[in-house]
Amino acid sequence: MHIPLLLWQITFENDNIFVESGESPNKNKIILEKVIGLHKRWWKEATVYQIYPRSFRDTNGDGIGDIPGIIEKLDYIRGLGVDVIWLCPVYRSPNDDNGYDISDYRSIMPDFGTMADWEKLLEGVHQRGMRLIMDLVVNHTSDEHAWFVESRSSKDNPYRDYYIWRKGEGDRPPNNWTSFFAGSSWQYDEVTGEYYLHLFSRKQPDLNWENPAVRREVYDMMNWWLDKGIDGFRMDVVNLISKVPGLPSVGDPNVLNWGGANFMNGPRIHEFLKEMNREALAGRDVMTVGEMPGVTVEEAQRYTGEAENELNMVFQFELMECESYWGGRNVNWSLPAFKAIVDKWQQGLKEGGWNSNYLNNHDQPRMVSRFGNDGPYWKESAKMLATLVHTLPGTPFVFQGEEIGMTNVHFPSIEDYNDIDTRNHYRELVAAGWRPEDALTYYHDRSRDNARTPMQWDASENAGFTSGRPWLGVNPNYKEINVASQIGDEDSILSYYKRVIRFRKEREAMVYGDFRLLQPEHPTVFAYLRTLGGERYAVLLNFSDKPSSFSDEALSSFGQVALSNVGRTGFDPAALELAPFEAVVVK
Ligand code: TEU
Ligand code: CA
Repeated sequence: MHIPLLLWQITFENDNIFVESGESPNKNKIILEKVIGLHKRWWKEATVYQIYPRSFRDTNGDGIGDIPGIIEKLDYIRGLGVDVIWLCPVYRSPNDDNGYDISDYRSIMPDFGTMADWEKLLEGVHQRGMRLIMDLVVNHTSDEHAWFVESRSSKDNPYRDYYIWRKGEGDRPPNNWTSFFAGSSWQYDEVTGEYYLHLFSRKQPDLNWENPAVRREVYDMMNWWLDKGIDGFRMDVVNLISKVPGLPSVGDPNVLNWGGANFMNGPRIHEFLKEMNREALAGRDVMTVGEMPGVTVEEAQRYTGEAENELNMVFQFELMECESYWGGRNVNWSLPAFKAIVDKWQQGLKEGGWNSNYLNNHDQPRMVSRFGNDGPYWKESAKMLATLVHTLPGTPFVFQGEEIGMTNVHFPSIEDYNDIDTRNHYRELVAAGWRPEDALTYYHDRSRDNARTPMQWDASENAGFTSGRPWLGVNPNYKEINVASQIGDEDSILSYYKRVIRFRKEREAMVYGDFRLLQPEHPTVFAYLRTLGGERYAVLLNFSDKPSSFSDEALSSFGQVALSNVGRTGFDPAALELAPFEAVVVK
């Protein structure tokens, strides 16, 4: 490597390096950091805990989780060993999509509490040495946001251009895009006789990012929250903000959302994110993660490349789509395909980019039900999956309840479901001829409400979530699966989470080490090496409910168990058989 050091002006300050000149100062900075081994960032080392406030803990008996409830549980969260809390939206909202439809970006949803409560939360998080990142939802607002109320009132209103209005094609919508929540992406509005675009519900009109005034509003709002002392943002569907000019129809509207649509990673996306970075993030020590349906590794290199000044990391969806999306539980799911996706992302982002790792969140089924086994191997498989998330390069995300192995719920009737996505698509499936019971079975596996049932704190009525009537049913298994029963038990999933989080924190190789996949084609074992200098680990994960044998030359020098989910003590690489859903990390 040739490094023209003499051309540079280099300053060191608090672990940071500032490089003044050179053709590409930022790229040079990264190369230099690599050479002298200073490429560390707190958000790479952090573990993030995601809170869905509505379902976390209710303190006033109205059946809805609230901010005082989160404050009450801060010591619990800290006790897990996590560093960052990501709070799903707590802004004022009519709750068509549970807070992802925001009617006022600068106030707190009364169901959740007050701004004073929120400030107390931030203080409590910081006092415990943790950080708080907020959800930033700026692809769309609520139709009850003041901007939209103005916008829809007349064609010459100054806010008209804050949203995307078009005339119809005769009596049809302006194009054939379909909404993520079923039906057309366009809603006709009688007041002015035009349609507005909504990629999600019709109560979530898309903002017009082509309008510089909209971008200014967003950056001002971001600065307002950052000035309050928050530590970053998780950015909702942020790769959808730039639409292809002219908003052309697509070939097959049914594959639209998941296959190269005309609004994913659009033509001005990198320009917008760079501008956002300059206007709101630059110079602040914050963390950003962009949620990005349809993002590719190539795009993610640009979004997360340190020299690009856009975002720190993205949530990609490939692992979430590697079962057949419309096919029900784990249809066509194969471990080699799953491994290939992980490997592709690890190789793709290892130079200057960064990965995020998650297997579930508030939009996805519970990971133990989906990728593990929520029957006889519930405990082993929950721990095995946790081992994967916390031993891959990248920042791990834990979704509330995952740490106690919460499972999918199987509500008996569609009426028990609250999620707009579930309800709309269920109706669509039935209208298309599905038998209602099949559509219901399908949503037993797929519904976003699997993630949203109340947190299971103890075995008392309503799982200790509320003294009132919960807004969404509690999973009937709360008497067996809850925090209280696991907290003192060394063998519990909860105790294992604490262990695996600490394990990663105490080993630089787990954060900064190289990743090498072993035997990509092995049908049941996911195995890889993590190496940093002389520090070497092998991770072996059995994804099967049967024992699996595994042998590989690369394991010959390993012999000492560093972490095990089944109490393994000895490790003989020559005669290795892994128990069902066993996970072991060896040195
Ligand atoms: O999710 C966007 C997203 O692409 C999906 O996970 C989506 O929820 C699913 O595909 C529905 O079919 C984000 C939020 O995480 C989600 O909760 C919001 O509903 C959505 O954006 C709109 O803000
Ligand atoms: Ca409440």
